[in-house]
Parts: sequence; C-alpha cells; structure tokens
Amino acid sequence: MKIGLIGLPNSGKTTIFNTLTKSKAEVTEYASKKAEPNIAVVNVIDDRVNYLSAMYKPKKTVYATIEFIDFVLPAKESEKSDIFSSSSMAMIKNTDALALVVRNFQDNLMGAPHSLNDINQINTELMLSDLIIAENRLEKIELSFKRGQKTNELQLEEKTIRKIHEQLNSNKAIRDMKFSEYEEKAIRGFQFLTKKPIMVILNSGEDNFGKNEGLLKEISKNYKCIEFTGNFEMELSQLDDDEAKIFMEDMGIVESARNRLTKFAYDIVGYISFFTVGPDEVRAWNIHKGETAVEAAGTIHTDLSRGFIRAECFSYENLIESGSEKAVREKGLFRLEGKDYIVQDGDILNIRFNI
Ligand SMILES: Nc1nc2c(ncn2[C@@H]2O[C@H](COP(=O)(O)OP(=O)(O)O)[C@@H](O)[C@H]2O)c(=O)[nH]1
Ligand SMILES: [Mg+2]
Repeated sequence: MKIGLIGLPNSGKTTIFNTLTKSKAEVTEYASKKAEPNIAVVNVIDDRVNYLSAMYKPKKTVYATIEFIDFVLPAKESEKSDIFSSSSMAMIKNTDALALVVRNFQDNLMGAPHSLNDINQINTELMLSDLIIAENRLEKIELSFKRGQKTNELQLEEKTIRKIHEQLNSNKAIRDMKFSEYEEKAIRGFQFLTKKPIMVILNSGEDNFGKNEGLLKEISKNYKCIEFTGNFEMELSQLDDDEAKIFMEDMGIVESARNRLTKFAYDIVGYISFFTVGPDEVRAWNIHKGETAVEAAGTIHTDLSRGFIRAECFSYENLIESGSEKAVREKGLFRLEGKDYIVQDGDILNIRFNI
C-alpha cells in the first residue's frame, strides 16, 4: 500500500514522514535543496503474523508493507505555494491513498493555524487538477468523434467523464460518485486525485494536542480524520519502545503514530489481510474487502489465479482457538473454497492450482 503525504508547505509533512518511518529526513530547509520526494517502506507489524511465525517456525517471515511518500517541493515552486510539482504529480497518481497533513500549531513564520482554510485550499487544488484532466480528455474525445471514431467504448468513456466533469464543477469529489464496473474500467487510467481515498492528519502542537474536539468534529463532516502531534511524536519515534511509552502516557497518546495511521489507512483504503503459512514462509498479504479467492490468488502470483482450482482455507481465529492446524482439521473447520469465495480478514489460504 502506497500512501502519499500531501499538504501546504510547513504543515509538518516531513516531520510526520520521519515519525512514521523512523527516518531522519531534514525538515523545512530540505525543500530548498532537493526536489525528489522522501520515500520509505515500513513493515506493518501485525501480531497475528508474529504468532503464526512462532507456530510454523518458517525460514522467512514477511510482513505486509506500507510505502510512505513525502512530497518535497523545489524552492521556486513552494514560493508559488503550489502543492505539487509536475515531477511529484506522476508519483502522487500512483498512490493508493492520500494523507493530507494540516497545520494546527502556532508557527513563527506562518502565525496562527487556519486548518479548515488549508484543507479547502488543498481540496480546491486537487479538484482543479482533476478538472483539467477531464476537460483535456473531453476535448480529445470530441475531436475523435468529429473524425468519425465513435466507438461504443469511446462513447461510454465520454459519458463517464462528462459525469465527472459535472461533479467537479459542483465542487464535489469524484470519490463520492458511484460507477459501474465498465465505467470504472473506462476511467481507471486517469488516476483522478479526488477519486483516491483521503484522510486528514491534523498536526497539532504539543500545547493543544487532544484539545481539538470541535475542530475534529468539523473536519469529520467531510473527511476521516486523525490527530497527531508531529514534533513530539517524531522525538518519540527515535526512542526505544519502553522509554517512548512513558512520554506517550503523559501526552495521552494511546498508540504509536505508525500503528494509529496503519489501522486508519487499512480502514480508508478498505484493505484486509490474509495469510499464507508453511515451513518456508509465513506471509501477510493485502486485498480489498470483498475480493474473492481467485483475486487473492492473483495477488500472490498471476499463475495462481490462472490455474486456480480451490483455496484451502481456515481462519486465524479458529487456529488460535484450536491450538494447531491438525486440531482445526479434526474439528471440521478446514474448508475448500471456490473461485467466488469472499476472502475474510484473517483467512489463512493455500491455493491449489494447475497450469
Ligand atoms: N510546534 C510544532 N511544530 C511543528 C510540528 N510539526 C512540524 N512542526 C514544525 O513546522 C516546520 C515545518 O515542518 P516540516 O515537517 O518541514 O513541514 P513540511 O514543509 O510540510 O514538510 C518545522 O519547523 C517543524 O519543526 C508540531 O507538531 N508542532
Ligand atoms: Mg517537507
């Protein structure tokens, strides 16, 4: 899963990137020297994987991962207060979700926070970017029509993009629209930004963290929202766990920023985890809620979905309750599932296939 941190300059994106990834990318000054984004991949620490690993003692344990991308603006562009450079844009389009970092602390340069305005400003930029794409595409399709290229496919695409255009013009995000399977396919390539799942990270100061109920409620009307206190949590992330815990309790932080964000991201993207187990490898995989056994097979390897026969399946919970895979079988909790079986969070799968 790829998550792009976006936001206005000095909202604390790099600070939060460092917190989440235990990195030490330079804050603020960085932007003037370098235009490439900071990128880091972190393991999703899932207790279930730890437990499975202890049980199967595999040669290798592989966690699911999240890639965080912190977009850095070149100095020139940040002066214009554009939020995206053209080089960043291609990468932003490739993310599974956007995390919008919003300043909620007093800043020497920028003064008092105005979080709601900032959110609106970014939202406008995202919409504009989508609007431009939609308009350009409509013009091109119009041209094709004039040249007599009026295929069914192109007509469907035109209809879909026109709907999107209307939505954006009435100031609404594409993610709130419903599309048929065919429409989805027609527009997939455009990677519209307001179609991506988005979360707001309210980045509060040490002094006001945990005291923003009203503001959070207001933001929650339109966005899923989570509160961090970037500077403080960045310092915590550099400590060892026991030490960090004492400071966290003081501040009223229940869990590390990374864990809080991970749970939140799974929820927003609609991801669940399934596992594969064995003496060679215990591994966590992610798919979207509602996806089938054959789609799960395809995330492991395309061969597995092509040659799919059956999925051997039992649940992590049944395994824990029963104590061993053998006991799961004896209780009749070991199942054979077909292609269309909807995979559940915590399923342990073994794909039988033949190619
Ligand atoms: N007081 C306070 N300052 C913060 C917090 N998070 C970031 N900052 C400061 O805001 C400035 C900009 O942070 P940075 O992470 O570089 O923002 P970016 O431009 O969005 O990447 C730095 O001086 C940070 O120390 C926070 O939670 N509290
Ligand atoms: Mg930065």
